[in-house]
Amino acid sequence: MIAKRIAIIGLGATGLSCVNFFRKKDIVVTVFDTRAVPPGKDQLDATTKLISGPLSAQLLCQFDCLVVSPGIAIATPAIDAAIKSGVEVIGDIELFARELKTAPYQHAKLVTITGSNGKSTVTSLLGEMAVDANVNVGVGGNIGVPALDLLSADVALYILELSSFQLETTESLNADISTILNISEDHLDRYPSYQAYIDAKHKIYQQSQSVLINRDDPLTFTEKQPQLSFGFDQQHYGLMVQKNEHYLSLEQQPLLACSALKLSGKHNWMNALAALALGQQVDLPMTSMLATLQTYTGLKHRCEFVKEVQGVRWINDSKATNIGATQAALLGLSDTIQGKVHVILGGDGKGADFSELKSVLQEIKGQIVCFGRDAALIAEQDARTIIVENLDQAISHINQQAEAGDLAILTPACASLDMYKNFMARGDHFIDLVNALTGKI
Ligand code: UMA
Ligand code: ADP
Repeated sequence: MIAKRIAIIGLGATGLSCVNFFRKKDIVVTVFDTRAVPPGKDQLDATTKLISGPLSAQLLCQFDCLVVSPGIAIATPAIDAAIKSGVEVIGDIELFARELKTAPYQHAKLVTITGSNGKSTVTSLLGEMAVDANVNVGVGGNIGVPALDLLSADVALYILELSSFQLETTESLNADISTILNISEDHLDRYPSYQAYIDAKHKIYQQSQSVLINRDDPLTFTEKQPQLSFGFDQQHYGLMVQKNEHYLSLEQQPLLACSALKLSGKHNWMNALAALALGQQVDLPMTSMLATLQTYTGLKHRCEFVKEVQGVRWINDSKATNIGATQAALLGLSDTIQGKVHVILGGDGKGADFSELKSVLQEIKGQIVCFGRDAALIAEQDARTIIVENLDQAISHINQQAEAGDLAILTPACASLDMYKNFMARGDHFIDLVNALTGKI
């Protein structure tokens, strides 16, 4: 049921998708955005009212429903005041959930994916598996395409990546299966405690008919049944060793040699298992799923091989925006490295405790170069660290020191927003700088 007076809070990709959703239903909405020139302003039709600047509690309390974008905390005082005065506060995913229960969408299947790391990889991999099986699939959510923009009578399967921010404002999804891939500290600048972040992630299970947990991460565990699981041991979706080779397996039966995967790193073995388990639950054929695993090369900016320069392999892992992702990348790639590892870290740590990085850095034979806002905090963790002003200096320094057989990786453990528009811009800058290298100068 859609309330009468509706305000859309935020006019980024999400806000614009909400405006378009209501426009198709001939429902007039008012848009609020704290920025003077919000990104979606040019695409707004003349009849939609936009109010820019600080949010006013008095104004927001005049609406029946606020649809809040994920980039804005619902703890923002004006939104909090509206909640306390009885205004309904939801997000775009809740709108999607309600719409999916109505004709002509109600027969489509739904998979929902969250976790601190690996969400986009598993979401896009599962999407590719569905395409391979000729299933008409809609892939979106936090991965980039707002969920409401996916809605179409032709779509048979929706695959949504969901952030903790999106889950906070969502109550009535009815997914066929949902998963929390893993949980490690992130977004602590937005949550009052780590537990509050964990609780937001767990909202995904309440809104799902079955769940997939990670056997190696107790923070993903739930009482909810029926339950599928993945992990490094041999149970259910797992790993087994035959003749010194690791295999993805199901119920102790080998499915595919890990060496046949195009994705690199052991963390991606887990992502592959998760995608297989999710796909099984929505009836994707195993043959399609295994074929996809042998061709899928992964998304840009995730442990992406850029170039080899005089025997040094350069890797762009700009999407490693928290400590857990950096740990996984360094541990996951460790088997592939013969020489030293040169690690570039830094940016906006979002309130994280960098001492968590200490043990993985200690295992590294090589050097650590830091830049960005929290460089000094990271440097406290390892005496070998040098601090530079920017990515240009980091790359130039490593280029001078590295030798054939070494690996150089940007895996920042931080968001990019202190110096870049987003992690893509940071990764693209890294790629440009690396492509310009011709060797030691
Ligand atoms: N903002 C303001 N004032 C406003 C509204 C927004 O300053 O009135 C700022 C926010 O603080 C934020 C930025 O604008 O820094 C974007 O916020 P938004 O909610 O308008 O973002 P959208 O463009 O709608 O994009 C959002 C997701 N962004 C966030 O959650 C911050 C996108 O995830 C997602 O792809 C998109 O919806 C479609 O679903 C991006 C992201 O960074 C990739 N997600 C975080 C992450 O993965 O760590 C959670
Ligand atoms: P997300 O969408 O959750 O940010 P991505 O699939 O984009 O996740 O991967 C982001 C980074 O997280 C990768 O570059 C890699 O460093 C790390 N990563 C990927 N998969 C996993 C995993 N299963 N466990 C831990 N870290 C991972």
